[in-house]
This record gives sequence, C-alpha cells and structure tokens, in this order.
Amino acid sequence: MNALLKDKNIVVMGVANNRSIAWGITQSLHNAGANLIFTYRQERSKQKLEKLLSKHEIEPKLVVACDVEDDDSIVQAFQEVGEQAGTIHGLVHSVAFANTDELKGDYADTSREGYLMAQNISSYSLAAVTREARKYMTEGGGIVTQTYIGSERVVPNYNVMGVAKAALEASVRYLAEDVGKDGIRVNAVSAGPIRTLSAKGVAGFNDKMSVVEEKAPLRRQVDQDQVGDATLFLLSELARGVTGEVLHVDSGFHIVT
Ligand code: NDP
Ligand code: N5H
Repeated sequence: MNALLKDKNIVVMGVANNRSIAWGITQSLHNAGANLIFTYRQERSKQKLEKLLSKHEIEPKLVVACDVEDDDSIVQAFQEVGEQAGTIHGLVHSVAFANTDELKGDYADTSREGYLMAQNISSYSLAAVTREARKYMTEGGGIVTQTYIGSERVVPNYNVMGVAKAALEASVRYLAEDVGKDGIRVNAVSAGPIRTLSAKGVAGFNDKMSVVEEKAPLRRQVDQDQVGDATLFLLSELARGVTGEVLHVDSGFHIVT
C-alpha cells in the first residue's frame, strides 16, 4: 500500500477479465489509494469486472458503458463520469481491436475496412477520450495508453495493429503538446507479450513470449503487475516531468537484437 494516488479519481478503460492488462493496472492504482471509475464495452466484460471488484473488495466510484467506436457513447460516458466524480485526475486507455484475419499473412493484404477499424478503435479513440476527459481534468493529471513494439519494428502477424500502434504513439506526442498547457501529461507503456483474452488465439503469440525469456536482458516474462506499477508511476507525481514518452516494460527486450 502507498499513497501515490490518494483521493485521485482515475478512469480505467479496458478490463475484460482477470488477465487484462487493465486489471493489473487496477490493482496497482487501488493499492495507491485511487478512487476508480471503469468503462466497459461488452456486457460480459461488465459482469466479469463486477465479480472481480467484489472478490478483491474494491468499491468502484462508477462503472459506465463506453464503446470507443461511437462518439455519442464516449461523450455520454465522460459526462456521467464528470457528474459523478467532479474532477478526473487520470485516465488509463487499455483498448485495441483488429479482426483476427488481419493479424496474419501479408500486411499488404489488409482490407481498407480492417485498416480503418484498427485505427478507429486502437488509435483514434485515444484522441476522442482525451478530448472528453480533459473537460473534467481541471486540476491537471495523467493519461496513459498501452502499446507494443510492433509499432517500431516489423513483428510478424502484428501487421495492421503495428501501424495502428505507430499512430497511437504519434498521437501520444501530439496530445501531450495539446494538453500540456493544462498540466496534463500523456504517455504510453510498451509492454512485452502478456497472455490475455486479446492475445489468445492470435498466430505467433507463443513464439513472441518465449523469445523474451531467451533474449531480453532480464530473461523473464512481463506480467500485468509490472505494467500496472509502471502505469501507476506515469500517472503519479513521481512522473511529473515526463510527457509524450513511450516507456518500455518488456524486460529490456527492445534494446537487444
Ligand atoms: P484484453 O482482451 O484483456 O483487453 C482488450 C480490451 O479492449 C477489452 O476490455 C475490450 O472490451 C476493449 N475494447 C475493444 N474494442 C473496444 C471498443 N470499441 N470500445 C471499448 N472497448 C473496447 O487485452 P489486453 O489487456 O492484452 O489489451 C489491452 C491493451 O494492451 C491493448 O491496447 C493491447 O494492444 C495492449 N497490449 C497488449 C499486449 C499483450 O501482450 N497482451 C502487449 C502490449 C500491448 P470488451 O471486451 O468489453 O469489448
Ligand atoms: C505479434 C503478436 C501476435 C500477433 C498479433 C496480435 C495482435 C493483437 C492485438 C489485438 C488487440 C487483438 C484482437 O483484436 C483480437 C480480436 O480480433 C479477437 N478477440 C476478441 O474479440 C476478444 C474477445 C476481445 C476481448 O478482444 C478485444 N481486443 O476486444 C503480438 C503479441 C506478441 C503481443 C500482443 C497481444 C499485443 C497487443 O497489442 O495486444
């Protein structure tokens, strides 16, 4: 237990189940004394989230639906958050989506529709939620999103999502400039492979996990707790001088060849 986010209202987007990176983040933020607000898309995710919260004796400030493909849904969700919480001090964006058939084979075969969907949900959404959240971030604060090294390098099968993450990371920098004048910082965590619902079943995932254990300086897997603590750092005053940054939480994998 620490008090890094005591009495801070933090919105967490993207808990689907206990394996979600956003659930690891939730636990780090809860242990730091934050008041937590959650958004979900699917009813199934809401049910899983509510079970997890009660099991871990975490009392959420609010749980609200938000489909990031839909502008009205985003506006309504943040309006409700603003009304219930007053001030927002932090936002965790942990959502992404691409069709599984675009996550294999040649990137050149990506359909226009598939490209736009990946960009829409995985990248544009950060700008859209930043726009709505900043209205209530009147005391400054932090925004943190989740990315992957497939944005910087060609990682087989990551394909359209690599391009979406490259746009997401560029968005982090442009948004950091926009909201910096309001005392809001925007950063990304670039995590190594973690077995989650999204990762399950996508081609080549297991190979990517084992190569981290073999090659990364720390010779061990990355887990949700490590990403949770790094996200906590970026949201907290400890990172008050950090914005527009992509912090790798990948056992150091990105520095080796
Ligand atoms: P999860 O499957 O646990 O989480 C993905 C989340 O995205 C779900 O909660 C899902 O909500 C949400 N989502 C998808 N589409 C929408 C939408 N239109 N509106 C709102 N929410 C939506 O997987 P992860 O925890 O692995 O993924 C979280 C983030 O971490 C992603 O950005 C991913 O790219 C990133 N990441 C993951 C890595 C890994 O190895 N797992 C590595 C590096 C980065 P719902 O289920 O309710 O639809
Ligand atoms: C190189 C790799 C492995 C290959 C690529 C994986 C890419 C995964 C990212 C996206 C987010 C996965 C995805 O959208 C899956 C969906 O098509 C199907 N799943 C679902 O609909 C479930 C039910 C819901 C909850 O999922 C979502 N997203 O809503 C990358 C890996 C080594 C690392 C990795 C897995 C990165 C990443 O960005 O997630």
